[in-house]
Amino acid sequence: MNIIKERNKINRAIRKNKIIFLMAHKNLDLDALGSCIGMNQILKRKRKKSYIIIDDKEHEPGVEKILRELDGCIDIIRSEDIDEYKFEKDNKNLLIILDTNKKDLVQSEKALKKIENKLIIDHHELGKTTIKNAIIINDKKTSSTCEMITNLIEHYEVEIDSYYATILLAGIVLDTNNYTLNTSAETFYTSYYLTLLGASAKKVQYLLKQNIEEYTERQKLLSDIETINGNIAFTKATPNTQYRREDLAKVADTLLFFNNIEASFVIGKIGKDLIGLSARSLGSYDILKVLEKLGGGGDSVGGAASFENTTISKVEQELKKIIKEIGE
Ligand SMILES: [Mn+2]
Repeated sequence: MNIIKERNKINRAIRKNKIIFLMAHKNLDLDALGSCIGMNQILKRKRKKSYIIIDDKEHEPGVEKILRELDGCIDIIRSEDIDEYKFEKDNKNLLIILDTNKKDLVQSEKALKKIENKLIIDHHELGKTTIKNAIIINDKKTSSTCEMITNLIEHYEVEIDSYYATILLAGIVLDTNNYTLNTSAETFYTSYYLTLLGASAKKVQYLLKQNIEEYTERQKLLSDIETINGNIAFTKATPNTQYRREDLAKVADTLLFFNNIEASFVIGKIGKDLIGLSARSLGSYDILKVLEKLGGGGDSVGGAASFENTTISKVEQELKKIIKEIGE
């Protein structure tokens, strides 16, 4: 439980500031929202005023359900309204960034400029675009930010309602792909602890329920998988279906489950004139090297790139050329 070792940094940052803003990455998922909501509960217990910044206009179904069910229970604001909520005397506002450490991935880059004191709590690798001038609590070995926040909840002995425990458990289930990725004994212990607080596995399934059409579209991508150099799985979509970025990422995750596969690349249309590429690695194949050559980014286990005004097959050719250049 690495985060507990860093508790003094967290305590100090919380104590020193009057108003606390919480913000996760764009395209909120259950780990991002769950960790904001969990941290919000800790701050409530510490009698600190806190707001969650959400600028996303659309949400995935699980996030949508939670925001609807918690309507009125948590204070959500848009980044353009930060000034209204800030503590008037400067330097007493803290921004806690959860489930990302990259400035280009946060809900609002403006928030990074508007709020001077920053604390990052995240489980993703640090990289070139990691936010500067922030206290960083980063634990790559932890399954999810929800696992980190739950460790804090246990440490501070915060009593949370069973519904909040369920949300945190859903974040863990999502990020571990049902306990098949990045899962340690600590992850099981944390899930057990959430269950003691009343988290419901049945309700987690309800939050993770998928849309049948989206599932079917993803399955289509799995019907024509190629392998490159024996250890890279590749698939591409037909140009007539538009996917969400998360769908391409989910397919890339799935491709890692096959024998001998170390890395995966998935290409599909993600906007009117926009092609997306999603990549995943078990860690030994350097996908970041490939992604950076294509103008994308990420870390050693996951990343993406996008391309305007081109075609799926052109992106495919470019990708394969780079893979060949880099070699095995
Ligand atoms: Mn996460």
